[in-house]
Amino acid sequence: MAKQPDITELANQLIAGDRRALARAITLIESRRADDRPRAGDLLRAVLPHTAKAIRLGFSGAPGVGKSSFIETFGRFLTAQGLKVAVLAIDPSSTLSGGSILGDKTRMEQLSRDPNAFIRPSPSGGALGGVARRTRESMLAAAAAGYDAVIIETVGVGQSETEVCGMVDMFVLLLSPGGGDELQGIKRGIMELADLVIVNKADGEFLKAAGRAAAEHQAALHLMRPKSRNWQVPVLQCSALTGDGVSRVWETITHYRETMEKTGELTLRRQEQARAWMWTEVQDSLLDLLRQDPEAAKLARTLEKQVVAGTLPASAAAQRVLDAFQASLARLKFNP
Ligand SMILES: Nc1nc2c(ncn2[C@@H]2O[C@H](COP(=O)(O)OP(=O)(O)OP(=O)(O)O)[C@@H](O)[C@H]2O)c(=O)[nH]1
Ligand SMILES: [Mg+2]
Repeated sequence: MAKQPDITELANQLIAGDRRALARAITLIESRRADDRPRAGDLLRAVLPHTAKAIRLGFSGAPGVGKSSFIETFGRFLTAQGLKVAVLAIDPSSTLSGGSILGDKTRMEQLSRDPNAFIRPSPSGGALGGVARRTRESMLAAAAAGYDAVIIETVGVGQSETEVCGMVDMFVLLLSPGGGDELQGIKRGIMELADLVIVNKADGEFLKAAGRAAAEHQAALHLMRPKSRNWQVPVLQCSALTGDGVSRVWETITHYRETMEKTGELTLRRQEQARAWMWTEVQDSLLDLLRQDPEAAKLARTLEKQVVAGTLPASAAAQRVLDAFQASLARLKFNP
């Protein structure tokens, strides 16, 4: 039998800031083994009181806008000031290919060699475009390990934005100077989630276009319903390539945090996120249980075909699956 690390010991190492402990903790959190779940739960409970200090940042944007490049430059800017940075990159390729984004690793090459940085690609957990189900917990583990900033990078493909926005203190949207973000159909919906908008690639031949794009986005933001009463979403320009504007980004993030803390909004937001997370967990775990129930799962597969064929309404099929599941649960209760 594989040696199981002692949870109390692992929690203590994590709180002491041990990188290897963080890597082990995330492996435990991401584990699909049923007996690892309660252990991961114990670990999280032990470290939860130590998670408040880190700022939790989500970076999103269309493919190729420069998220990884920006995080590398931004991360190195922070570590140069003696701060510790953890990056959790949601890896959309892993569900399709079982691999991880090699390109991203090479792009964050320098940051990944920095002792004050921790980079970890996370599988996106099966839900296409979805955030790794355990990303939220991994983020808390990194926060407990004393990282000053915990960054989640996610590709701009819809649902994952909402999910990431629901787990961070500040949701940052990266846009490119030449538009194209609109073509991806991502802009408007995601713009409403943003606490900060950055026009990246403001360098060289793109410099002018970046200035125009920033002004346009700022104007568009003024027409939207503000996300927070206490914060007006700024549009900044920066270059991941040259590092221009990166310090301004950090100043803005720091100012945002101070504002949110002072007004109590940070606490409220985290509380609300934790509450929503509980219900997401209930929902996901119920679905897991249902899928693991042989009778309900078998019936579901049969009914699914009828729904697809148009011979059974989806709602009626759902009701029958739930009835079968409840019947299994009742049988279990009487013959455990
Ligand atoms: N000129 C310029 N090019 C940049 C900048 N940032 C990124 N790039 C280039 O844009 C391309 C995409 O950069 P990435 O950092 O991989 O973008 P990404 O958003 O992480 O891409 P995905 O993870 O694939 O969605 C690369 O060729 C980068 O060199 C920048 O600030 N200026
Ligand atoms: Mg990337």
